[in-house]
Amino acid sequence: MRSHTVCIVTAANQTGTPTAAEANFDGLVGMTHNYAGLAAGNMASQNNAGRISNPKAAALQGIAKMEAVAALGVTQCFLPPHERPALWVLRQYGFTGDDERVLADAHANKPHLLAQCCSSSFMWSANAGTVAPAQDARDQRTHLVVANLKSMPHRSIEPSSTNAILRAVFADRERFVVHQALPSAADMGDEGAANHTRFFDATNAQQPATHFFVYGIDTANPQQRPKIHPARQSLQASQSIAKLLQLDLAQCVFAQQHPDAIDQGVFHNDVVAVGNASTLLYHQDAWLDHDRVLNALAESVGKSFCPIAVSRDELTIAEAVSTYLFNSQLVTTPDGTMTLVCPIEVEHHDRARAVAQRIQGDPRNSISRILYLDVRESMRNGGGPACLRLRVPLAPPSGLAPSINSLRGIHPGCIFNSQRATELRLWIEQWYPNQLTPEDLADPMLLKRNRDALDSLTQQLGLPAIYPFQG
Ligand code: SUG
Repeated sequence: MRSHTVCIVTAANQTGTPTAAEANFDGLVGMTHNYAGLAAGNMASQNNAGRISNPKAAALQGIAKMEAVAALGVTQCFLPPHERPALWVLRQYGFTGDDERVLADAHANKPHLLAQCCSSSFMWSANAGTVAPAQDARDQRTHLVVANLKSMPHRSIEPSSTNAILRAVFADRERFVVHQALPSAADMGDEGAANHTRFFDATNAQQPATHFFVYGIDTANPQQRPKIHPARQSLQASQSIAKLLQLDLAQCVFAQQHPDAIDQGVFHNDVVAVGNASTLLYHQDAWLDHDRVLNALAESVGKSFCPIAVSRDELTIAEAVSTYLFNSQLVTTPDGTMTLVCPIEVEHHDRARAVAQRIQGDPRNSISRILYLDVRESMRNGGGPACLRLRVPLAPPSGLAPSINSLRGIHPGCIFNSQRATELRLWIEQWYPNQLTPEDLADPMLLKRNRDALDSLTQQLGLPAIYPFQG
């Protein structure tokens, strides 16, 4: 296998001018954050099922993470939480009466369904949708395709709310197009940006970007499939997404996850790979047909392509799954180098930490810094730093520098800064519980509190009505 490829630290890196602005949209943790063991094939979700959660700590960890990433010089934004419990879903299942009655009946007769309707899984905004910036799209607008998340019942509740939220946040129709989720047909499983990476050459604006789509199953050719756990993303869905994003298909590379990796807990590609600009950090056993994938990427990304392989001898897939080394955010900082923002679990694991240090110390790549973050409440449900954010590359309106002006058209209430951090902390302190058990989910006061909290948040942020209860 190819490993430790020499990567030239580029002129643009040395001058410290990132040539593409990117905003990271973190999902705010919801106040019903809990451990219901809902995600088959996600080891952390399964192993922590039934544990008492701490929604307040989870949400505050999310704010601290945004602060830490913003302090690196990265543009940070956020998406508001969804309404939970999703009463409208319980009603679709035939529960009737007032809200209290619906909750009590669901709790008594379908507690698993109630847990699904209470999940805060929307906080993993890397699954909210797939994004391509204006410069890559035929119509020169930024496209966002909401993910249907049809593989997991608790996540299939998300798209309608995600759609409403993205439309409110990216309301400028001249710059942004928000596409509804793909139909929930059997062959259309889509989990959003967790299975998509955009590569570009930061030193050469003429070189077109490459879009890397990773899928778990080709439904037209399903022999290669996991035996134990579900393959959540299909090739057919990824191909439809590429079309909706208005991409040049010659610039798209499609790769299949290794079925054995899925069976060991790699339910999304971002559990075994992370990319940024022309750097790709990945595990040797991530994909089927590994050499073809690497060659296709090398050819498409061009001479700046910098693959950093981690072999199974350095870290097994099981260790990658338990530490989430690859679920780090890889971000370009204003000095032109990159920082790997890892979960603290990597620091606490000797072999994973050694890999991170080996990469940081290697002058042949641009990664100069490792930052460890505590997002433990999220990690216990299988969501690391990379899961918690949706990357939105921002094309500067022509003639303007790619900085503040590239945020034009994004709802100002959702742009993160230190004042917003203070306000969000106060809001969380006021509304969020310190602990939540499965019994608490049926409490009508939790529903009322959640609605009051979301009402107060949308007012604070100046957002239009985005929630079913506000409709
Ligand atoms: O879909 N966990 C999420 C974690 C999503 C992680 N996202 C990325 N890899 N980008 C999932 O498996 C667990 C919920 C529970 O068990 O209560 C959950 O939905």
